[in-house]
Amino acid sequence: MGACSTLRVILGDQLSRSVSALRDISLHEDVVLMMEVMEEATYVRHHKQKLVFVFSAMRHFAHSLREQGITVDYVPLDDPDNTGSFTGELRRAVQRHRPQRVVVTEPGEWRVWQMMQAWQAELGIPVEIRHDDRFLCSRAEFARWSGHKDTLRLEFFYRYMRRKTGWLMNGDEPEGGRWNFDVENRKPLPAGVVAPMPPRFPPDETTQEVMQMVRHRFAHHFGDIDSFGWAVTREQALQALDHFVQHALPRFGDYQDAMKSGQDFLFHSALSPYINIGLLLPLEVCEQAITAYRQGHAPLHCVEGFARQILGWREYVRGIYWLKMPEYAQSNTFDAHRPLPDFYWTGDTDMRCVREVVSATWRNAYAHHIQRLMVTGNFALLAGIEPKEVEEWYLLVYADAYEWVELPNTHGMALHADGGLMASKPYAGSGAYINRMSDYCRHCVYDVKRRVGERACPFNFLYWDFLMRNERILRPNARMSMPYQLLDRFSEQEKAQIRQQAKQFLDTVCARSSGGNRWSRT
Ligand code: FAD
Ligand code: DLZ
Ligand code: SF4
Repeated sequence: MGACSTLRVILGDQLSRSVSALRDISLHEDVVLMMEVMEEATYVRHHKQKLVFVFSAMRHFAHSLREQGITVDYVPLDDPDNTGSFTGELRRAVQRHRPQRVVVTEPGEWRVWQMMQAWQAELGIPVEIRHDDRFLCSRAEFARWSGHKDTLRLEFFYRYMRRKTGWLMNGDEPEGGRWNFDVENRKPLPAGVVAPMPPRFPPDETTQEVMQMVRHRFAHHFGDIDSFGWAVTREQALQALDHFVQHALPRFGDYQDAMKSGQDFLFHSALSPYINIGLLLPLEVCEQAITAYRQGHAPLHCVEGFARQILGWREYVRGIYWLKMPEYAQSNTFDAHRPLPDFYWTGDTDMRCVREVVSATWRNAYAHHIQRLMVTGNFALLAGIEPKEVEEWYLLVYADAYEWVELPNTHGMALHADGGLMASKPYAGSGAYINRMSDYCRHCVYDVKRRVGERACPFNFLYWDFLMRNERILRPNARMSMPYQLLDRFSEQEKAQIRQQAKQFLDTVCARSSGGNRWSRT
């Protein structure tokens, strides 16, 4: 092959035509390199649907670039010479194309960022790493905003971003006179309300080929593959966005925290996999939601609630990740070391709430936020599961999981393992919370009203045991004063019973069995 001018590397979560690495591309002189590599497919054992989603979307994206006259060098996983890593494939591509320079957009994960830092020296040609300006707040801007604060709070960052973008603002004032309509986002789902299912897309020939490959080469990975129906092109992802804005956004806010058996998506958008790999841009998603409000199609509390997730939370967790890595992943505030119970892989537990969430995760490579936070996350927090094991689980089971977003959500929000950098108190809840927000408890063998004793709901005794075990850390926190006041009314006998039942329960469910973790590690 002749020499090209610039080799432009596009990673599997950079599938946007507007991504910075493609911005000034020359159709005649430049080559785009895309590579399917085992290292990325196996650094955790991703859900089968996540693998199909990423590989199929990559192949479709390469096709769409070629249609625009761009030369794409695409290395498939089954290329016999595939070295299996980004660095190995880039080295081979440089030999093939002899470019004057390499251009790439900064990656989403620290792991890959480390690799990229070494590329220029390894290849002996200039490597330009560009900002990923699909995010609305750059890493440098977030660092400036955070200054030297000891604790960071979403609410202040969110206001900063609202002012910066002017979204839902009247001059310097928030639309509707309030920044946040959170209190209106906490309704359980009334009986008879059925949420619209997000559109599913029948696998085309390319997706079916990838499905065959994944069935064959990744048979031991977690998750169902046959129900695959994710969008794999930008056109399909745009249809999913339209569908959400039309059918679910007008009630998104009301039932944001609700959970319901048999309704896996409720009024959530299920757009995170598309936004995270670049099929949709966060900017256009927010703008479309805000247009729906301006046109009177969706009420303010729903649109504000939705925009807050993307403009607020999504940017906030990304900022924290890059501000604090790599140390961020190392803290373990509650000194939690129990192994992850088997039921996170099998769903085989009598706790109906956990069973529902794990089985939805298996079927869809998706669970909505409250399921992730207040069921599987809450259990791991209360039970004192080793953060690294929990984080690995979250990183592999969801189609939208990349470390920049998974880690702060798991380590910081769900496990409070960062000592409160991200959230002012742990999101710990007893069975009462799950009962209020779902219909799970109605058909559970455990009794959600019982704190201790036979058939007592494990979320209850684990909750109080968690507060007792971590009293030294949590009692001084003013936001925890209510539960400690309640705990102070328990008799010593009841406290001892709670401790004993929690220990017995955890010793049983966290014991590694021969089948334990069989999906998780290579
Ligand atoms: P919606 O409820 O429709 O929200 C709209 C959009 O807002 C989402 O598509 C997403 O882009 C954004 N968003 C909402 N909440 C968050 C949040 N807390 N952090 C970042 N973005 C947010 N999200 C991921 O994208 N990848 C992950 O790996 C991931 N891991 C998580 C792990 C745990 C323990 C928890 C508690 C949350 C995690 N989240 C993660 C955040 C959130 O649960 C998902 O973004 C959301 O469930 C995706 O579904 P949706 O598109 O239907 O979201
Ligand atoms: C998630 C993923 C997978 C499974 N496979 C690939 C791949 O083969 N090639 C690729 O370019 N990207 C893949 N990805 C996405 C990367 O893991 C992601 O780009 C990095 O984690 C950086 O965020
Ligand atoms: Fe979950 Fe407890 Fe309710 Fe059962 S009773 S579904 S274990 S919260």
